[in-house]
Amino acid sequence: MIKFTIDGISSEVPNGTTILKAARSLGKHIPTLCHLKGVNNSGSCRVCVVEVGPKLVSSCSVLVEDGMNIKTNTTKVREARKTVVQLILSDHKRECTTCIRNEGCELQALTSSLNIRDIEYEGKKTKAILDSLSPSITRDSEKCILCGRCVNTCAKVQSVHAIGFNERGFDTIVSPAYVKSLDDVFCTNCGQCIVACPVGALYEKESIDEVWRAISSPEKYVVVQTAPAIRSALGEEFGMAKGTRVTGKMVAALRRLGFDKVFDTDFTADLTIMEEGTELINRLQSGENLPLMTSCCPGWVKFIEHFYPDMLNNLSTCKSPHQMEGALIKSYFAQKMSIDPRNIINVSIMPCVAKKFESAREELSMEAMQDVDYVLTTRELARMIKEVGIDFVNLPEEDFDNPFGESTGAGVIFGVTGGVAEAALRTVFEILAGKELETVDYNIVRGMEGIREAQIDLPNGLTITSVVAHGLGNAREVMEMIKSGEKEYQFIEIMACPGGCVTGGGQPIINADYKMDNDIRLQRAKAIYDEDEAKVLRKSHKNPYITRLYEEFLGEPNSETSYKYLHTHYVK
Ligand code: HC1
Ligand code: SF4
Ligand code: SF4
Repeated sequence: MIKFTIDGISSEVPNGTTILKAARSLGKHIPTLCHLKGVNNSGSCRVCVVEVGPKLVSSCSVLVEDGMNIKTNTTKVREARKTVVQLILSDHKRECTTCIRNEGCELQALTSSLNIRDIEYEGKKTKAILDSLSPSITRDSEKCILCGRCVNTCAKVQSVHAIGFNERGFDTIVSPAYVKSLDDVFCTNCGQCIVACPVGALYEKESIDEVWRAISSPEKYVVVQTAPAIRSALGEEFGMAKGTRVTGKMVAALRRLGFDKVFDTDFTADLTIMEEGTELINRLQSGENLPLMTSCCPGWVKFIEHFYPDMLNNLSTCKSPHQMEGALIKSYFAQKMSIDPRNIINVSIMPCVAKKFESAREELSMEAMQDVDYVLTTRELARMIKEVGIDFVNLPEEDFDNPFGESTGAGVIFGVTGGVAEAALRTVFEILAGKELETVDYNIVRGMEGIREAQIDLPNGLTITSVVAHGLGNAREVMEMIKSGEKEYQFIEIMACPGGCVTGGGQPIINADYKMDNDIRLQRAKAIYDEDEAKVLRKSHKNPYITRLYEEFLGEPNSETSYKYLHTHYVK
């Protein structure tokens, strides 16, 4: 243990503890800006300075040493922090009232907590570049504070390296190489850079106006569906505790916004299990295109297209659940309701910005109609609810509409890493056993380890080796192990975002300070697993509306009709 003194209090910490961490353990809250736990601890912004002897040091990057005398609250410290923030503000497009991150911006909060009332230094400004060519992400150089949180997230967590520090000196800018557009580089659109950004320099491409226009257009029939992960996080935008499950209130809010039908993407998550489970059984029997890789995450699909194109045939041919639902709404549902599918507008509420890119893909359209017309993130939905003044917290709980409103617990757990694999196991086991099985929870694929392998003995005597990975850095590791022949798997689930969709690029943004002491992935995952447990039906093939859909429209899993509407193929 290391003995030290902080503001006159003696204490001790294990070797290797930063001053920042040591201070927090004693209830001293040192402000930070560029620091992001596990991602960025360069100490470059110097907001977290403290006095050690005659020097000011960055507390997030300097380790406590034996006998250290640390002072966190001196005039020198307070003045230094103020100067740092004033300098940042002097080259910042200060338009808080109209900024997308107003009230959620870490720089704004810091300015307020440091009691900064004026900015003494005004000088040269960063070159203004508004890159809005990407279908998912907008980048505004005038808001960027060069903290590097996004750069390190993209490089270290996602292993994509789509953005970096470019140009030199004062002209330094965070952008893709050669200051290209995000749309012109190997960006996967995962949006993890957005949730890492402390300010409004990176944000989702909004579609709120287009959706309002559709809702107010009398000839349009506007259908909305919500992804599994939305219910675990939407409440946060209205001050509810992190990880509060708000399924019923979310449905009620969507009805009050004016959507004609409120459907659940979880329904087609169940359908995906029927289609992908059948595909898995077929591939295991034929031995072709193994390992089977999940295809529901568009960030992962784009990653494999860019970095491992020769493995595209290993992807499941299933469209992602919300795309399946979009295709069914414009076919099966339109026929049932006698509506011209050209008058239907499909809106998906997703925890994801890559879904914006996905919904515009040519492979996901039929007869010149996109399966899904607009994707809104959880954050955009919250903005719409606030815009019309709905009292979200006090809304009653309402149920989804049918025929796409009923789902099993297996559909819900898609929202968290390991969920697709577990849902598949629940169904594949029973199909192969030919009888009902008591096992529902397959804990072997759960958890937050980046790469989780499992050997699973199936009832027909076969053993499958599966692996679950989340975060594209982990995905790359898995792919390299396969390429080198070090590992052989039959089934692979990959989600681009660390934690899975619960912490997708479109979810409510959690500030770095909260992340220091809490794992938001676990908090939201708990909401998902609680909903699964509360369901009477927890296996996809038990969903009565799925059975009915096969009877009335699709025939059987992997039928010709299924292929027409629910499957696709990505080629590069
Ligand atoms: Fe996901 Fe999916 S789980 S991809 O993470 O397969 O976005 O929530 O909707 O489509 O179901 C996202 C979440 C979501 C699809 C499903
Ligand atoms: Fe990198 Fe993902 Fe951001 Fe693209 S969206 S720049 S891949 S973190
Ligand atoms: Fe989108 Fe989920 Fe994939 Fe993240 S993990 S890119 S939120 S689908």
